[in-house]
Amino acid sequence: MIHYSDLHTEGEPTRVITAGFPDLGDGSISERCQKLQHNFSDLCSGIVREPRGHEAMVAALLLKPADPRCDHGVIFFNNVGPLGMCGHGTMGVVRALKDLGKLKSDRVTLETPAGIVEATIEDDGRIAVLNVESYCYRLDVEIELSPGELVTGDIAWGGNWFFIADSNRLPLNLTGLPKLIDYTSRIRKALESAGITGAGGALIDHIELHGELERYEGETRGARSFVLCPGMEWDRSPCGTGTSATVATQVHRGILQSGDHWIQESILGGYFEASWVSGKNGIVPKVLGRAWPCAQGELIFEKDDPFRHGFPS
Ligand code: PYC
Repeated sequence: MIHYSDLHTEGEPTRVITAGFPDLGDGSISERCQKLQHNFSDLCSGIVREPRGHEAMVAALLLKPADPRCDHGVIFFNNVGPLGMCGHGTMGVVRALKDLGKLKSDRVTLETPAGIVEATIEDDGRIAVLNVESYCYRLDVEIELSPGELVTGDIAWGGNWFFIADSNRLPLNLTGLPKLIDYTSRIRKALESAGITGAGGALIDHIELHGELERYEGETRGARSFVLCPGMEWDRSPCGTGTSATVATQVHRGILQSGDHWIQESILGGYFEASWVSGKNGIVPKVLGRAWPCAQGELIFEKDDPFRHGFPS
């Protein structure tokens, strides 16, 4: 039996695994992440995929940290495998830890495969995630989706790899969803076909589109956004690692200055607020958002259940 707490962050689900997952040993979080991927991918699929989960579910496995500076270790995984980091998931984890009485204070340090992340619970209940250092890798990369159909975007790291482009006037709302999924899936495939990657040949597995903010007006800088995630599902939240990657490119372009804030809004209207400080090679983003508990329980996997490993949605 796997014990879990389900939460959502601006509509995007996180399933925090609190007990029952097989022991992954005492290696670094990255080594344990590899073990999880190689030895327990069926169990991971069963946890996040239908019929126990659904396509947008991101699980967060709580672990003992290897790094003594950290309070908890965490490995995030979705319907196709582990994620380096997850911003909305971190907000869910922090809220779950608080509700379970596992926080020593309102500040917590988490060890993730992408690096150390600090989070605080603010007085208004929002969770501030001080993400891993984020940076812009390439600006204005042109790709061809079909003969003569060109898209230009930026490649950036925010804990995951992102290609960030304009929404091309597609409506950034639920009605526009089929077209948004089709367009971003084609971008993802074109990047792969053209061999365009992140640093060190890393797969760019998140595609982000930007349009005009709807909720905020006037001086606020920001974007309404859509993010296609690695399993071709879409992020219901404004995507914390995507917001981090965006802020890194905006700073790189000189659009965001020290002290500026950035609002990133999802197609559901939920939003994250980000600020930043300079890092060694990029920026350290701080992303603020809200997470709410939904359920707690145990997942049951009977041996004769033909769908105990889930199925792709
Ligand atoms: O919030 O960073 C995020 C995220 C990544 C994938 C889904 N959400």
